[in-house]
Amino acid sequence: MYGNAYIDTTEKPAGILEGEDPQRLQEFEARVARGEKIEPKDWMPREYRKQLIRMIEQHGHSEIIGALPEGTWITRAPGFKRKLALMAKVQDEVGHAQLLYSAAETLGKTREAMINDLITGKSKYSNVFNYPAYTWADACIIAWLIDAGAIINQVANAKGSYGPYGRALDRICTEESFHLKYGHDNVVTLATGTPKQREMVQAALTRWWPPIMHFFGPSDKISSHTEILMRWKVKMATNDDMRQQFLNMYVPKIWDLGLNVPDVNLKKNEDGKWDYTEPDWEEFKRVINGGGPCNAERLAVRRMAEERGRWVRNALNTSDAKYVAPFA
Ligand code: BYC
Repeated sequence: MYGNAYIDTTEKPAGILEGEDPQRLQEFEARVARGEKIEPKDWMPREYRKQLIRMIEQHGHSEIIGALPEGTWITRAPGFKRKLALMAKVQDEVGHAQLLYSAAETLGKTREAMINDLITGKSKYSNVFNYPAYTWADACIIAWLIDAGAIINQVANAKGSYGPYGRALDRICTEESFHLKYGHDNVVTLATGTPKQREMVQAALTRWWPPIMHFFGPSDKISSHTEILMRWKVKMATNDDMRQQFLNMYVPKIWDLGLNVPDVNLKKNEDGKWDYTEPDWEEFKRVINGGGPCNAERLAVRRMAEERGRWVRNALNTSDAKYVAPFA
C-alpha cells in the first residue's frame, strides 16, 4: 500500500473534494499545472486516486478482454506468418494488462481485487470487446482501427500527470504502433483482393463503425468524468477531441481503400471539424453495463481462466510444492 488507504472506486462522496486539506490540494494542483509527475508516494486528493484506479483498472481489463475476440482467430488466421503475427499481438495485449494492473496497484488496489471486480461485473471494460469477430476481416478491422483509436487516446494520456500510468502508456504505445501497421497491412490485403475479400472487409467495417465511434467515450456534453480528469491532467484530450482526431486521421485512409464509412452525415467542415451522426448513446450504455452481445461470454471466459489458473497462483504463493494441476 502506498500513501492514502485504498479507496473503494464505487464510493460516491457528496462533494468530491470534501474533507481535503486546502493547502495540500493547492500545492498538488500547482504541481500538476507545472507539468510535474505525481508519483505513488506523493500526496494526492482522494478523488484523484479514485479516478486513476477506475480508469487504469478499466484500461487493464480492456486489454485482457480485448485479447479474446482476436485470440479466437489465431488458429484460423490465413497463413503461418499471419498466425505468428496475431499470436504476438495477442500476447502483447495481455502484457499491456500486466503493466496497467501494476500501475493501478501503486495506488493501493490489489490485482486480486481488480480481477474480482472484473469477473463479478462490477468494473467496466471497453465497449468494443462486447461484439463478436465473425470473420477474419473483423479481426483485421480491430487490429487496424481499434488499435488506431487506442493509440490516439494513449499518446495523449501518456503525457498525463500520474508517473506510473504515463510510463506504462509509453511502452504500450510503442507496441501498439506495430499492431496498427499489422492491422493496416491486413486490411489493405483484403481491400485490394478478390471481390469476396472486399465484400468481407466492407461488411466488417460496417459492423464495427458504431462501436468504434463509441470507443472514445460519450460526447463531451454527457461525459461525467472529463472535467475533473482534464483539470488534473489525467485525460489530456476530451472524448470528442479524440473522436475528431481519429476521423481526421483515418477516414481519408479508409476512403483511399475504396471502402464506405456507414454514416451518410460524415463530412469535413470548412473549419476542419468532422460532422457525423450522433452515436447511439443508449446502445453504448446498454453495452457497457453488461447488455452487449458478448458481455456474458467474455466474463464467463475470464471466470474460467481465473478458476483454472488458481492452482498455479497457489503453487507460486507457497514454499512447499504440494499443489499439483487438478488435471495432471
Ligand atoms: N467503454 O465520463 P466518461 C485496446 C464509461 S484496449 C466502456 O467520458 P472517462 C485493445 C466510463 O468508464 C484500450 N465504458 O469517462 C486491446 C464511465 O463509466 P463509470 C482501451 C466506457 O473515463 C486489445 C462512463 O462511461 N482504452 O485498445 O472520462 C486488443 C462515462 O464516461 C467507455 C482505454 O481504456 C468505453 N469506450 O473517459 C486491441 C483508455 N467510454 O466508470 C485493442 C483509458 C466511457 O463512471 N480510458 N465509458 O461507471 C480512457 O481514456 C477513458 O476512460 C475514456 C472514457 C476516454 C475511455
